[in-house]
Amino acid sequence: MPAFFLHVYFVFCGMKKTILITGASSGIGEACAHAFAAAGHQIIITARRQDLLDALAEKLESAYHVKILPLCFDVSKREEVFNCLSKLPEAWQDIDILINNAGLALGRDPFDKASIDDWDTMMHTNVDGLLYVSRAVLPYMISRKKGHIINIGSIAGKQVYENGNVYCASKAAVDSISQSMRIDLLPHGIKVTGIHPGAVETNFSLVRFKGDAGKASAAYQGYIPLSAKDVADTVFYCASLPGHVCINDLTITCLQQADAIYFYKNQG
Ligand code: NDP
Ligand code: 8X3
Repeated sequence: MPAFFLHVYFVFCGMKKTILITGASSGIGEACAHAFAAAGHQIIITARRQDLLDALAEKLESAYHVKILPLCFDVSKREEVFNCLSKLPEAWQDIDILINNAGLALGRDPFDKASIDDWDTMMHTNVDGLLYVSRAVLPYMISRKKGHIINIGSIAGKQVYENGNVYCASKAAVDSISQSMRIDLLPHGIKVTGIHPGAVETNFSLVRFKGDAGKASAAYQGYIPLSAKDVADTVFYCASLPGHVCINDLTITCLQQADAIYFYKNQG
C-alpha cells in the first residue's frame, strides 16, 4: 500500500505508534527509522549529530508522510538525556517502542595495551547510555501499562573474542540488563527484547578503527555480512508480533558467520 494511504489508514484505525530510536543518524538505527516510517509510525530519532538527524527527518517525512522528531543528545550524558526526554511534547509522550541502539566499539587491542579512555567511552555509551535512556522513557510506558524495549546487544556479548575485551563486556552487560529488565518490568506489561547481531556492514568498523578505511573495509572482506536493513527488518518483525508474544532474545548472523569468532570466508 502506498505510504500516504498507509498513514491515513493507521491514523484512522488508531494503529499509529510512537517509536524512539537512539543512534538513528547512521547504520542500524537509521535503517530502523526507515522500516518504522515506511509502516506509517511517528518516530523520535536521536543521536549526537544534529545535521544528520535533520537530513534524515526531512527524508523520512517526505518519503513516508509521517511525523519525525529529531532530538540531539549524547546518551552517555545523564543530565542531557533526562533534560531532553523528561519533557517531551505531549504528542510524543506515548512511546510504544524504544530501540536502544546507540553504541560503538573503539579499538581492538589487547587488554594490557587498550586505551583506558576508549574503555570509558564504550562503557559510558553502551551501558550507562542504555540505562539512562531506558529510565527516562519508562515513566511514559509505565503510566500506560504497555511498551516494548528493544536493546541492540551484539554477538560479542554472547562470546568473547581476542582483543574484544571491554566492547564484549559492554555488550554482555546489555544482555544482562535486558534479562533483568524483562523480569522487573513484567508487572508493567512491558516487553523486553535483546537482539544480538554478528557482523553488520555499517560505519561501526570505521568508528572502531578511528577512520582507518582500510582496516574498516577489511573487516567485511571474504564474506557477505549482514546489512543494516537485515537487522532493522528483524527489529521490525519483533515489534510487530501480537501483544501477548515477546521474542526475548535473538542472535542474528550472516550465513558465513557461525559465532563471534568463526567465519567461513571465500578463498582468494
Ligand atoms: P554506526 O556507527 O553506523 O551507528 C552508531 C550510532 O550510534 C550512530 O547513529 C551514532 O550517532 C550513535 N551514537 C554513538 N555514540 C553515541 C552517543 N554517545 N550518544 C548518542 N548516540 C551515539 O554503527 P551501527 O549501526 O553498526 O551500530 C549500532 C549498534 O549496533 C551499536 O550499539 C553497535 O554496538 C551494535 N552492533 C553493531 C554491529 C556491527 O557489526 N555493525 C554488530 C552488533 C551490534 P552519532 O555519532 O551521531 O551520535
Ligand atoms: C559488532 C560485531 O563481531 O565486531 O558488535 O563485535 S563484532
